[in-house]
This record gives sequence, C-alpha cells and structure tokens, in this order.
Amino acid sequence: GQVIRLADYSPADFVLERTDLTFELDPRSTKVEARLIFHRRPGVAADAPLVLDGDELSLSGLLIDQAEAEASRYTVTPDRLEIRDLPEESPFEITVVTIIDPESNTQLMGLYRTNGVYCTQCEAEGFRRITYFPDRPDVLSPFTITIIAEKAGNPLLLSNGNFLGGGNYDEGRHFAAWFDPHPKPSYLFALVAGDLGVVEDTFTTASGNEVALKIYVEHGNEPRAAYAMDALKRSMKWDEERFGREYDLNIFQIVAVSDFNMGAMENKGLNVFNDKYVLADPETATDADYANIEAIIAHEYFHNWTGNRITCRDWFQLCLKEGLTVYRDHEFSADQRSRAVKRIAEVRHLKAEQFAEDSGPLAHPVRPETYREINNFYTTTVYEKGSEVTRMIATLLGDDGFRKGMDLYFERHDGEAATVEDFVKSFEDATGRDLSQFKLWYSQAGTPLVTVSTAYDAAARTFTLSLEQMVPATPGQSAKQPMHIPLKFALIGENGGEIAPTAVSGGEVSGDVLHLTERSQTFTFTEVPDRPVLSLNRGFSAPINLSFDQSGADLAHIARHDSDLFARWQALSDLALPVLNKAANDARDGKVVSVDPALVSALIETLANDKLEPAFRAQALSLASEADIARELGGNNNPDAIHAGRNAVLKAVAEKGFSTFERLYKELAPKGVFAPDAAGAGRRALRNVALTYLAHAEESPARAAEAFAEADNMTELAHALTVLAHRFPEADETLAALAAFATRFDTNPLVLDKWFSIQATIPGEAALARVEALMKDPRFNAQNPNRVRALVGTFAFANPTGFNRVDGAGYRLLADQILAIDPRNPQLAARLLTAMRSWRSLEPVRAEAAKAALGKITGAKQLSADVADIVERMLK
Ligand code: HT7
Ligand code: ZN
Repeated sequence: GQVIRLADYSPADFVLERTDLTFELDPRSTKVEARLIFHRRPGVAADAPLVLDGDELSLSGLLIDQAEAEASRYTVTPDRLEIRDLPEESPFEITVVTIIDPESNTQLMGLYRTNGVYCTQCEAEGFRRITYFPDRPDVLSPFTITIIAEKAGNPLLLSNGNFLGGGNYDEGRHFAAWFDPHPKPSYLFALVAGDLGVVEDTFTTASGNEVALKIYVEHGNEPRAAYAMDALKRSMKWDEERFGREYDLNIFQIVAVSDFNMGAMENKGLNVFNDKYVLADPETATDADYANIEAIIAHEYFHNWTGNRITCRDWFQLCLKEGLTVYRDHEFSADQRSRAVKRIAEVRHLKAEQFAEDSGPLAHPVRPETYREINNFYTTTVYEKGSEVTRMIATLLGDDGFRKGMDLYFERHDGEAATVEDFVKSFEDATGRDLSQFKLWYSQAGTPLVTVSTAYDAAARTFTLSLEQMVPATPGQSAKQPMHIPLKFALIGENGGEIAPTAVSGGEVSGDVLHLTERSQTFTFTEVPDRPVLSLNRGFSAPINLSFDQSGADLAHIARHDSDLFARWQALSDLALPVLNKAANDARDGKVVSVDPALVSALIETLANDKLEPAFRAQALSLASEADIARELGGNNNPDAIHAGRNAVLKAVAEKGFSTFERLYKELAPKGVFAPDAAGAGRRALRNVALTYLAHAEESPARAAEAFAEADNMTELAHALTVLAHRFPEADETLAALAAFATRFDTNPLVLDKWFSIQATIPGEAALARVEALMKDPRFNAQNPNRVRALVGTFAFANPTGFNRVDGAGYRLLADQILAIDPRNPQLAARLLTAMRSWRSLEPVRAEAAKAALGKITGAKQLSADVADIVERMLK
C-alpha cells in the first residue's frame, strides 16, 4: 500500500447531497443499487472526473442521470470507478449497481454473514466493499435504505435512522425502508438482516421524546441482554446530565453478532456489537465482563455525538472521536462505580498497553501524520493516550471551562467533519486559555520522562522542586520540543495533612495543578513550616514516566495518608517496583531472592485496613504484572527470571500475611443474591486476591479446588480455575476442574473462551504444546475471531514465559498462525502480530529468535497490506 499523508488533505471535488441504497439480499449474490446525487464543489474544473472508491468490486451497471453510461465515459477496476464527461447541469444523479457475495466475505469488512445473519462493518474503509462510493469521512449525506430479502430466515431487516415502512415485495420476499435524516459518512452505514430475538425498552429524553430501544441477540439469549439494556439507559441519562446531549432519532438498536473483528461499532442508530460485550448473566459473566459491557455500551452510545453528529474530516483525526469518546466512557464508569478504583484500573491498562506501544517500533503520535493501512491505527495510543490528552485539557481548564469548550465544540461543528484544530480551538475560544504548546501532545510521540528532585530549607522555610522533562526519540521523530505537562500535586505534612504553601515562584501553579512547560524548571514554595512529602502527578494527571528517587519512608507516608486514593496506590506500586526489579535480577543471577520487609508490611497494612474499600485493597495487593516489570527493567529482559522473581515476592507477602488473607477469604464469602454492582465486585476481587496469595503459600490445591466446587458466580469460578491451572497445573484436582468446566459450558462459546485463555496462560515451557493441542480441540474454531484471540492471542499477549520460550517456538507458532489467518482476515492477523511489538527489549537469544520469526513473515509470498505494514515497522 502507498503512504497517505495528512499534509496532502484536500476536500472532495463533488458534494454528495443524497444517498439511496437498495439491497436485494442473497447469501452468495446480493444486488446493491446505489443512487447518488452529487453537485460539483464551486471552483472545481468543469472537466474534473468523479472518482469513486471500491475494494474487490465488480460493476454490473452504471447510469448517469438515469441513462446507461457509454463505455467511453468511465474506467473501472475492482478498487476504482472514474466517471468523466459529467452533466453540466448540477446536481446530477449517478446509479451504480454491484453484485457482492456476503457468504464468502471472511474479512468481516463490508457486508458479510455471521451465523446466518447478514451484517455490515464499514469503518474504516469497508463501505467500498459494498458499492463504488466516495468512501471518506468528510463526504456526508442523508441515507435512504431499502432492504429486500426472503421472508424465511430474514424476519428482521434493519438499517440506520427511523423506520419508514415495509411489506410484501414479491413471492416469498418482503422489504423494509429506513431513512436517516442526519447526514453521515459511509463508515457509519449499517445493515442487519436475519432472524434474531429481541429485548425491548424505551427511554424518554429530557425534552420528552420517546425512544424505542431494541437489543437483538440469538434466540434464547434474550435474558442475557438485560444488563446491556440497563447500561444503555444509564448511558443515555448520563450524557444528558453531564454533557447536555440528547438522543436524536425515535429508535436506537443494538445487534450482537458472534463474528466481529473488534469490540463494537457505533453505526448511527444501529450499533453492532461483538456478542462478548452484550451477553451476561451471573453464571457466565465475570465482574470484568460486566464492567466491559457497561463501558462499551456507553462508549458506542456516546459516539452518537462525538463521532456521528460531529465526525472526523479524515482518518488522521481519529483521536477526535476515539480519544474523546474513551474519555467520556471513562468518566461515565467513574461516576457509576468507584472513581479511584476506576482510575487505578485505567492507569494500569494505559501503562501496560500504551506505554509499551509508545516505547517500541510501533510508536506514533496521537494524531499520526502518515499511514499505509488505516486499520492499523485503531491503537491504544489513539484511544487511550487520546483520552488522557482530553483529560489533561479538563485538568487545565477545570470542570466548568471544559464543559464550556465542549458546548462550543458541539455548537460550532454539529453536522460537520472536524479536525483536532477545531476541537482545541473550541476550548481556547471558550476559556481564553492558550493551548498552542499543549497541542504538542497530538503530534509528538513517546512517553515524556520527568526527572524530579526536591530540597527543603528549614531555616528559610522554603521547599524547592526541580523538574526536567525529556521526550524520548520515536520512529521518524528524533528531536522533541518541551511539552505542557499539568501535574496535580500535594505537599503532605508529618501528621498526614496537606500543607497549603503561601506563595510559589518559578512557574504557573493554579490550585493543585503545577504547569511544567520548560525543559527544566524549578518551583520554590515559601512559608513551608515543615519538610513536606511531595505527592506528584496525583490522579495520573499527565501520562508520563516519573524518575523521582523518593525514599521508601516518604512513599510509605503517601501510601498511608494521601487523601487521593489513586496516589496511595501509586505510592505502593512505586514502593514495590524496585523490589520486583531486584527480585528479577536476583533470580536471573541465580541468587536467593530477598524481599524488602518494609514493602511486605506496607502491603499487609493496606490489606488489613478495613476502612479502605475492598476493590481498592484488591488493586493495591495486585502486584505489577510480569510485562510491567519487563517494561520497567527496560531491556535485556529474561521473562523466566522476571516470573521467578515476582513469584518469590508473592510468596513472601503470602507467608507474612497468611492469617489476614485467610480471614478475608472467609469473611468475603458471598452472601445473599449475586449483584454485578461495584461493591459486590470489589468484595469478589479482594477474595480472589486472597485466594491467589494463599495458593502461593500452600503446597496443596485443596483450597482452590474447594473454591471451584463452591463458586456460585463466574468471577469466582473462573478465578479458582485460574489458580488451579496456573499454580498446580499437573494436579488431579486441576484436570478434573478443567474437564468439569468444559462439560458444563459446552454449548457456550463465550465461556469456553475463558477456558481456552486460562490454559493458554499457564506459565512455562509446556504452554506451547497445550496451545497446539487446544487448537485441535473440536470446541476451537479457527474461523471465529473471539476463539482465535482467546487462545492464540492470549498466549502471545499474556503468557510471557510460555510465549517467550528461549528456543523461539512460541514466536514460530505465532508467525505460522499469522500467515494462516492473513489471507482470510488481515485485520485479525495484523493485530495478533502486535503481540511482538516489544521484541527488541528481550535478552539477545530470544530477540534473535523473535527476529527470525518476523523474518519468516516478511519473507512470505502474499502478505496483506495490514500485516506487511506492521511487520515492516517492527523490523525497521
Ligand atoms: N469505531 C469503531 C472502530 C472500528 C471497528 C469496529 C469493528 C470492526 C472494525 C473496526 N474498525 C474500526 C469502534 C469504536 O471505537 O467504537
Ligand atoms: Zn470508539
């Protein structure tokens, strides 16, 4: 594929006024007739041709103003239709007829079939697999859709917008028509047809409009859609209250399908979801599943304003809708659950995924400036770092300023395709704050490193804080400018209270936010009565790495006293990190691993503190993952040593805290009816953590086996199975539990995905053979993306010792899978490949083996643009 550049943007020559589509559905041969009304944009040359995008299409008819086009007036290939000698009269009408084959569409882009249901996925460039069209996000029009299909098997005929009507068409066929009055780009088009069950409800908007809500699932699964419906209604209400945004059609529909490349898609009025993010009940869904469903339902719904009503001018602006909408769904979840615990989980995820991406060969700015394959830019940088950039704007402007800026953005750009500049300008104009330096967050890749030193002068009663920022080089960007970094902070006194300094010099400090804008900057606080302990980057106000040689005593002070719970968690994890790093190095060097007793006591003190909510304590006791430790160590990583070192720390904490873990394990046993709420989830999370530690202190699987036998909800059942499989992989109890689980959930593929994932993450060399055997299991289905991600994806992304076998067999397995999947589903293949994005941080033997596997992929004859783009960047 060729390189597309942001700098080359120019608007389309032709304005699309209306789009009318008629589908005659047939599994192997669907006829699509597109009637498009265009006019020439003023100033465009009279002889400029109309160029439409296609992808693997064949044209079966072309009319210009309803007359068949002569062959001399157009040129057509599978990916392009150029029409010349256009009518001088403006507007004019182009009718394009194509015949497509949904059944053989295994890429899951465009119109495809999943379990007998017709379904579409058009973002980013799937619409051009349906018909020739100006398939770019800045070409918007109202759509009228007519769907004709056999009645048998297709009682439902759905599309975007409001239902116009339907009825019998001809012998055995019926039709339905839909109209979406809100101009939209083609990537938001959707069509679904088939036979599904439905859950219905209504929502009345703040202005009194009644909206019909429908969630479609496979027959029999209706009861499992109740939680999604509840989450949808809460999302609709929240967007009205928090952002003043109401829904704008008389119907909102969600369809759950089992073959889907990502989580879900925000098509206007007709969201399509991976069924994993709709279906839940206590028997089959974990608390994490419930939280994901709530977040993704909200995310797609919030796109109605941030993405649909205001869309993106071009795909470089993807963060405009994705970063902002992630920020909105994060805030929603924080309001529905515990804000601090939600923030801790977000930051853990950000560091594990985005910081990893940002420090490797796939690093790119939140708004990239070039791409070869847009599908590869639906990244954690665009989404999660994009959300953090939005959060920083809110931090800089305060809640009121942020809301004013959002209101102005909606007011100015409703119905338009906007840019990051438009977005930032709305905040500048609404508040008067200059965000020109801040905008570097969109263009500079890499995680800034801020180095901190402090000094207290008791005689002068001054506290000085020196900060220095450095943004590391990333692919294509060697020199960087200093960024505007908003750092929330507090000075904590000896008694644990906050010290309010009287004056500060050296830079802007507004309220609890310190603005680091220079490469290096020293802030001096005066009238500080005692030596304070600095709590910096509270709430993770900026997505940065801190290098701050803070003493263990100061960290323990923050962990004990900070009024910001997030900062307490951060301090504990800062206390643990050097211990985990040293443990890994000791294990690598064959030394006995020693564990700092101060860390052990701080953790157990937190564990035993019943004043702290259980969910927080669960987070505090969940040590950094092996991948986190590898990232902190920075290079020359040996996953076996990291695993051994981390386990030694777990064991030390487990032994010292045994009685507390046991007490909590007993006290937190479920009482009463299961509820998927935050409080219940918190108790289950802490109980699960206790079980993990107890298993590390004990040599018998009995306790975990009993937990497995007694569990009355999936959160505890799956965790007990994980503990059995990971800690006692060969025990009879484990084999029996694995077999019982598979039998019990034999007919539920989404639950079997957990069974695949748990086994794919059993640490150690033997994982490879297990994964290979599971790929041959009749319950596995290599054609289904969820199955592939659960088994192969989880092995590569989440089993550091098993995947990074020193003989390279893990990498070879992944390479072979990628080459097998690529011809069928390039998006899935390319995403799996990113599991190797940190290969250069491995010790030399493993790095060499990883490179050889990547070489095997580059050497393959026919690579998709998706995989070719990723593998080439990884090897550069
Ligand atoms: N906007 C969507 C992103 C998307 C996608 C979804 C499903 C399949 C392919 C896709 N390509 C891009 C999802 C979202 O962020 O809400
Ligand atoms: Zn999104």
